[in-house]
Formats: sequence, structure tokens, C-alpha cells
Amino acid sequence: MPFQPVKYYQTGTFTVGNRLLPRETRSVQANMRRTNSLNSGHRACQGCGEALGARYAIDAAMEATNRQLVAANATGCLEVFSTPYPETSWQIPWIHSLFGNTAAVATGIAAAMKAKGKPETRVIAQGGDGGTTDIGFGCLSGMFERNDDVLYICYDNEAYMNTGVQRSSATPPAARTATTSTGNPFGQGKNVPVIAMAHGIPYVATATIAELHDLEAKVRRAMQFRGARYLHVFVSCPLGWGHASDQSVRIARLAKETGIFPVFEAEHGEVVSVSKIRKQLPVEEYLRPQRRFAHLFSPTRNNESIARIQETADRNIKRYGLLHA
Ligand SMILES: Cc1ncc(C[n+]2csc(CCOP(=O)(O)OP(=O)(O)O)c2C)c(N)n1
Ligand code: SF4
Repeated sequence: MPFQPVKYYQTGTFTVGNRLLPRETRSVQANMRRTNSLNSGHRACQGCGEALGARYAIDAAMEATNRQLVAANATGCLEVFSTPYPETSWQIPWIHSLFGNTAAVATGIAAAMKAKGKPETRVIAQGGDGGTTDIGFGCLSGMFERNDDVLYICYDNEAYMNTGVQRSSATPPAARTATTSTGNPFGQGKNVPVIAMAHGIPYVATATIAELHDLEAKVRRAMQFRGARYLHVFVSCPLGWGHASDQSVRIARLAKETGIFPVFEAEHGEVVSVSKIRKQLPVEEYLRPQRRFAHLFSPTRNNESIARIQETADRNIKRYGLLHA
């Protein structure tokens, strides 16, 4: 083998599992004793952002709770690709719930743990955006309003992917889905992180699969609180969005760098920190690589729609103070 000089990798990357960083700032994934909560063998598509986000979030939660964790899972891609009966990729106590009642099931588990005198066992509810922002929304709001001791994680891939890419109330304007063939209308949809903040719950945060350290830190922070907590994770979906499977992380980064998806933390209804953007990129860079937005560029460029999406990104930048001074 020819001589190779020693290579020094950037410590901020995952190239060497962050083993060059001080122990306390390394990713949970750099620890050989990590739980592998969502283990290999599941059937997610190549490049699935939801699988990546769930793996990091739940491993971080397992570490933060000293492995005293139960997860309830709404049906959706995450459940279907991980638990084709009688198999499972989960290596944690994990329970199936219906599409719409994950928050209620998790609340019940938390109440049961309290009644059994095991308050150290913590509870997570998780699901896709359809299960969260649409059908499960009533149960979720109830969980927030009662301040039940549950961390709810929404993996937002902006449509009902498991059943063939139908629109949800988290689908962005202009995006094509199986039920919005000419593009999702402007002026519709829900902003659930903001709605969660309006409930005044202890902790609300957003994250993306482009910044996995940040995602892990937010899970750890969430576990420092008791009561209702909400984490909204932007997870790219190569199949539903129509981008190459090796572009999932890049697309998520572009969502943040354009201002399309603001990354922040809020405590008791007030924003306490935001992830700043060094240089705002035009939304076109985020839209172009995704087939769901291809009609905005071909056969003719839809300047009006692109400008409206840019306005939304600019509004986010202003509202959350996302740009470095
Ligand atoms: C009451 C009910 N209606 C419809 C379904 C069918 N169903 C299962 S998963 C799913 C879509 C899930 O979408 P989402 O929550 O966004 O998760 P994703 O698959 O995108 O991760 C639907 C419609 C169901 N299981 N139960
Ligand atoms: S359809 Fe999307 S969310 Fe579902 S497994 Fe494939 S990439 Fe993941």
C-alpha cells in the first residue's frame, strides 16, 4: 500500500464520530455503549431523514435518562419501517399507538409510572407530521394543556409519507403531493411549534437532521424539564420530496440556511435561543433540488410563487432574529 500521510479531520464533523472532541461534547453515537435504540435492519428508504433523526433523538434520550425510557409511536413511516410484525428494530421499551392518540397513550404511561412509584422512568411520544399536526392534534393539545410529563417528538417530513405522500397541514405552500398535484395552496397549514409555545409548556424546540449535535443537545435539555415538552424535527424524505437519497442532510441544511425552517428553543412560551445563519441563501437553492417544487421552474419560472416563499423565509429571519449581526 502506498504511503499515506496522517489525516486530520475537522472536529465538527461526524467523520470520526467526534472522538476528537472533549468527551462531554461528543455525539452519543461516538460512544461504543450507545443504545442503538433504532437498530440496523429496518426498512426505511435509503437516505431517510426520519430514521436518522429518530436514531439520534432516542439514543440521546436513552443516555439522558440513564436508559429509563419508554416510547409510544404513532403509526406512520417510522413505525411501519421499524416494526413489520413479528420483527422490530427498536431496542428500547416501545409501544404502538393508533395514528391519532400517541400523546394520550404516552400520558397514560407517564401516569402509570407515577402510580407505580417509578417517576425516574421517562416517556416519549413520537410520530410524523400527519399524526401530530392533523389527526393527533387534539390529544397533543390536551397533553400540553394538562402539562403531562411527556416529551413529544414530531418528525416533520411535510406529508403523509407512509400512505403515499398525501398533503398534511405541515405541507409547505407550492409543494406537490399526491393530493396537491398543482402545488399546495398558499395561506393554509399550521405552525405547531408556535402553537405549542402558546400553551406555555416548559420546553419547545425545533431542530434538523443537518445539525445532529444540536438535536441531541435539545433532547438532553428537554429531559431536564418535567411536564409537557415538544420537539419538532425537520426530516427530509427523498421519496416524497423527490431528491437524491444522498442529499437529505444538505436539503435540511438549506432549509435552515434560507430561513425556511427556523431553528430555536423556547421555555414557558418565550424564545430563549436561536441557531443563527451566517449568510442567508436564496430559497431557490432549497427548492430547486426537490422534484415536489419542479413545477416552479419548468416549463416556465413561477416568479410570483418563488417570491412568496422567499417572503416567508425573510419573515422567519426577522421574527426570530436568525441572521448574525
Ligand atoms: C385513523 C387512521 N386513519 C388513517 C390511517 C392510515 N395511515 C397510516 S400512517 C398514515 C400517514 C402517516 O403520515 P405521517 O404521520 O405524516 O407520518 P410519515 O409516514 O410521513 O412519517 C396514514 C394516513 C390510520 N392508520 N389510521
Ligand atoms: S417515504 Fe420518506 S419518511 Fe418514509 S421511509 Fe421513505 S424516506 Fe423515510
